[in-house]
Amino acid sequence: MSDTEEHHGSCCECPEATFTSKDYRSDLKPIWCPGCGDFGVLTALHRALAAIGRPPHEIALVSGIGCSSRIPGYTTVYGFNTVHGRALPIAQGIKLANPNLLVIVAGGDGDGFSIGGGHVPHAIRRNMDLTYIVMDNQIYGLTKGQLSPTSRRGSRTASSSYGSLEDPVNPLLYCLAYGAGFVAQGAPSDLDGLVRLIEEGIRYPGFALINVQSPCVTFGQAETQLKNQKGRMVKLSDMGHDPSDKLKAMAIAQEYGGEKMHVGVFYRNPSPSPTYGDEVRRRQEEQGALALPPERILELFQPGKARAAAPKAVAVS
Ligand SMILES: Cc1ncc(C[n+]2csc(CCOP(=O)(O)OP(=O)(O)O)c2C)c(N)n1
Ligand code: SF4
Ligand SMILES: [Mg+2]
Repeated sequence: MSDTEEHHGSCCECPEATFTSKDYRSDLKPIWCPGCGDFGVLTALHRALAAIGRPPHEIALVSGIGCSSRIPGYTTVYGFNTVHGRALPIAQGIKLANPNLLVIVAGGDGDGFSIGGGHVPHAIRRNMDLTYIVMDNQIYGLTKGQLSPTSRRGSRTASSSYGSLEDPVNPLLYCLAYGAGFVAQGAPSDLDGLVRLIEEGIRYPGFALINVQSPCVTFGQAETQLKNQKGRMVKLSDMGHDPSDKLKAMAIAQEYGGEKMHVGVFYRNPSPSPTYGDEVRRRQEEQGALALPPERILELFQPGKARAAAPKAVAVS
């Protein structure tokens, strides 16, 4: 894939159609603070979508609530700015209802790992075919700078003038431990790298996490800001990291929140499990012939008729 703005992706259904970043950019002007890291994530997403080359109407971008969750409005794809912490369940429903859609989920660290944290393991263990982009600024940006689940111990914020008393959630280790098949971390200060990670995540057949160190310039801590990112950045590719080595990925992920900021693919499962959607469709095909016709469905709820009406399930391997 080219890293330039001019790169043209092509659509699989109409191979002659090509797309550039501009095709995914809406006319709405982002209202993020000047310098917010989310601008870089948006640019990277536009470029990654151009590289993938699916037309905007074949893509859905689902977010929760937060500054970062405004992102669907700044694209031309189908967008759903949902409820705080509920982007993943809604995205799972969309993907199951319309498997042909490319479904991307995006939001903040608070949205994903505080209020929405309980949904992450379940999307992962189903291997839902979703790409989850978390804009991890270690703060609640939209609500003006409270501690988030990824804030460092000791961080002082508007709501914690004595500093955080808690250790942060480690999004990389958390998703690896739950069995995510693709786990990566990027940063707007390595824009070309971030474009590649988002593209790779989309191409992965299953749940893919891309945790982005996306600074909040207004409420974020000094060490998270773009000018400090480059000095802390260590590229996994430069370390010779083998992304199929999960134990090594977990060992490096332990350093999340420390002095070094690792970017790249931590883990890519070389033999992914089937996605939940594929399993559901396989079962539907295998057992469809046994299903009651729609006009007899009510018999399932009628005493006396229920046993006779119930389909004889076929064991599925
Ligand atoms: C159910 C519910 N609880 C709380 C809120 C208030 N709220 C809105 S956004 C947010 C946190 C935003 O932080 P994050 O998800 O990290 O996104 P950011 O703004 O940093 O991008 C909170 C607590 C809400 N909108 N809905
Ligand atoms: S408050 Fe922070 S996260 Fe929100 S737009 Fe401003 S810089 Fe970005
Ligand atoms: Mg945040």
